[in-house]
Amino acid sequence: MKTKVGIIGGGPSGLLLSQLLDLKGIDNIVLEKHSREYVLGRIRAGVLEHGFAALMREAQCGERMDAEGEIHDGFYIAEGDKKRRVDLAGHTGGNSVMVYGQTELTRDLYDARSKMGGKVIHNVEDVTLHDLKSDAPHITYRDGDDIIRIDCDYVIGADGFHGVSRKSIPKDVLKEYEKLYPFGWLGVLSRTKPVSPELIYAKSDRGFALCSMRSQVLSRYYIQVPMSDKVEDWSDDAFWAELKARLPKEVAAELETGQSIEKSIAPLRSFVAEPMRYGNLFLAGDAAHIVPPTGARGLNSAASDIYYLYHALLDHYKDGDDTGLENYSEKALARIWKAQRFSWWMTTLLHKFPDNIPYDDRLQQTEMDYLFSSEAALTSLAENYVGLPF
Ligand code: RFL
Ligand code: PHB
Repeated sequence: MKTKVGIIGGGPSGLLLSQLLDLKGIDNIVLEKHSREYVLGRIRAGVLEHGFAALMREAQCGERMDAEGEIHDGFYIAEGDKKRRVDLAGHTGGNSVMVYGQTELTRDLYDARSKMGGKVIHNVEDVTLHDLKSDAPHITYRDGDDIIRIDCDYVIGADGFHGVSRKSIPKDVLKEYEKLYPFGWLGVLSRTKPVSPELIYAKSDRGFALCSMRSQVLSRYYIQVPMSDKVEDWSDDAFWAELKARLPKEVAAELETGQSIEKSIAPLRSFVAEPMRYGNLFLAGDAAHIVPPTGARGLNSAASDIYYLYHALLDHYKDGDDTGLENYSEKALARIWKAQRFSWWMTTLLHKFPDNIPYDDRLQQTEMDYLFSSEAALTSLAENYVGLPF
């Protein structure tokens, strides 16, 4: 087979790029390791930057998002029994975020790809990248006993943190930065009314908690847990009791509980691989970087990579201009590192750190006091949360 752009990974990054390129007549093939059902079974992000929402519309995938997603102009930060609002719109000249789940967004992208007859090949095995430094790279994968070869101009590594693309870059070329946090997030999805119309990020002596949602009848809650905890250790009752204990009393009193539909523990990790280009391979999304979910940047950072790549490929194929491709790594990384900084800051502000000395705790407290005493600090939080410009 032959195509212009070979995309490894059928998660949100790969599908969005595939859809955008196809709309401009740029032929591409997506190779996905798992089935569509498996990909859609993952419950992940829930908050989209306004720039990402605009990109979904440009990809002609914004209809259901606009109908069913919710625009949020602010969120709350709770501390003990106190709850204070961060006015996103007020601090950013009217910007907001879109609350719409990654699962639904990915479903919309798959539906759009199917409608356009997009080439998305599932259940591929042993994906291998070849001749990345040459003008004629190719990809092979196994389908049963057959080895299939795809020749292309460019390979896009959008295959997530555990994918094969990043690992195809020689170790002496790639520099990896990593920080692991000494806790994870236990997340629960439940068919209950969200406790608050806007998200609540809660700092408490017992650890962090987050009240989020997928719709007015579907809630998503998280609590900070030690990495040694196992999902099986947490009954639904134990989860609800611990969540309530970490929320302000007036919020806890309103919390509607129910059976969990999904329950999982995600580690908190910061990771960046540099550079994001090796020959004709370009990395995008989780394949190149991971953030702890506290700042809601993970999926949004993936979308900004796709924005840069899409425009770079468009410039190449439509105008013969390679500046965007040449600058991709540097441009993407500049924004990624800002998302890293913000995610680290939010995580440090709100979590309970087991190894903190009393001095660290007082600094953490001072950071919170400063935040709510300074319009400049609130503006900084708000402009990062709604998304820095692409
Ligand atoms: P994805 O979504 O991981 O998709 C990559 C796809 O590549 C496939 N793949 C391969 N395909 C072919 N060959 C191979 N060798 C392959 N290896 C892997 C995989 O099956 C998969 O379908 O990466 P992408 O598209 O870059 O999207 C990034 C987002 O998914 C990610 O940034 C966010 O979900 C991160 N994230 C969260 N972000 C938030 O903003 N808020 C959250 O609450 C939030 N929760 C999470 C998360 C990520 C999690 N992970 C990675 C475990 C919770 C979890 C558990
Ligand atoms: C979510 O709804 O899953 C969510 C929202 C905000 C975050 C992280 C996760 O910061």
